[in-house]
Amino acid sequence: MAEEKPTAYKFSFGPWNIHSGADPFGPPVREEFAFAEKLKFYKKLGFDGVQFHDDDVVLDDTPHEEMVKGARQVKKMLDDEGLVAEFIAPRLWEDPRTIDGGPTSNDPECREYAFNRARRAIDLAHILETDKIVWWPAREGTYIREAKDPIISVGHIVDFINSMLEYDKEIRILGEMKPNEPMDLSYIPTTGHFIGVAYKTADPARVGVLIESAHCILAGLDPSDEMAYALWHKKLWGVHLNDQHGLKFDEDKAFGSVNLRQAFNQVWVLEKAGYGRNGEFIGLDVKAMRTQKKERSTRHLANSRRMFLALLEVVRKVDEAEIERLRALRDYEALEVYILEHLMGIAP
Ligand code: 3MF
Ligand code: MG
Repeated sequence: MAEEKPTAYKFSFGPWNIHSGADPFGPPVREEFAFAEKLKFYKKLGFDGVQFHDDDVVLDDTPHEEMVKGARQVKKMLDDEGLVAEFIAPRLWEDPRTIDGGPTSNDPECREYAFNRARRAIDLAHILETDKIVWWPAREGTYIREAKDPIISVGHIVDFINSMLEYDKEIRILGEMKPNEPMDLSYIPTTGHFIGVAYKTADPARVGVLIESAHCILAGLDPSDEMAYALWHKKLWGVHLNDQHGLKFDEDKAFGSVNLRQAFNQVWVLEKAGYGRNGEFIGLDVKAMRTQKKERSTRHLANSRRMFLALLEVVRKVDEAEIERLRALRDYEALEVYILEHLMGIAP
């Protein structure tokens, strides 16, 4: 890759990343920006791609014809702002029919609901001209282990993916795995699990992953190694860069804000693999702190992008020959300091 032109990275985030600051323990602390106002921020902050939940485009109970009209309006809004849709993610965790999961619910009617809602998300993807469906299996797990049959559940998950692949011959499915929250334990909790399942679907070439840094950390795994694993399989088609302080709720902190070295390693692995050269986005999934004032509630997005670009500079500056030399010597103490000095900007 070294001789090629450097990747011109494109960035994306979802409208939910600009938010009113409500959390499970307290109400909103700032007024919500309207969707059209949110769109205006993208270019100003250096972003070209918009990530969508299906109901960010049109409400989920909208009749078909109106849905098409509404989605076309959103497409026009994107065009007017010079933006593109990165993906559509069916929100399968709010409707009462998904209370105990969609695809893995014990109730066939609930599973059918999930199938239909996913197909609808594919219709929206067409109108918004993206071929990517992101599936975060939010409630596909259990509160207590005995609630569902864990073996049958894996089959249900394959059926669900197949139903999307069969509905549309172009669409690609990106699993976004997370080990817990809102469930106590999720099925298919990591990228590795999902890639295993991907090969058992009707069209493995159209099944890949979106990896969120925080989700890997919640699974006790290193995000850059998870990305490397998916990159090897040529299945890393999206990322949700962010940060996470240990094993607790999903914090969606600004990228690089907790562990700069771990962030550096993510940028490193993406850059070395040529991620982004096939149009993949550097996607963020970050929350503004609750303490932030409305007019300053997009800083976390600009800051995360800035950290990515700053770390990219470091990645491009480190001397590969020196790294190879230290690897050959197995002088990892020296290699570690070499990286730390670059990260701190004190390399001689
Ligand atoms: C959950 C998430 C979600 C997903 C989004 C798209 C709020 O932990 O990270 O973001 O990324 O729903 O699938
Ligand atoms: Mg996410």
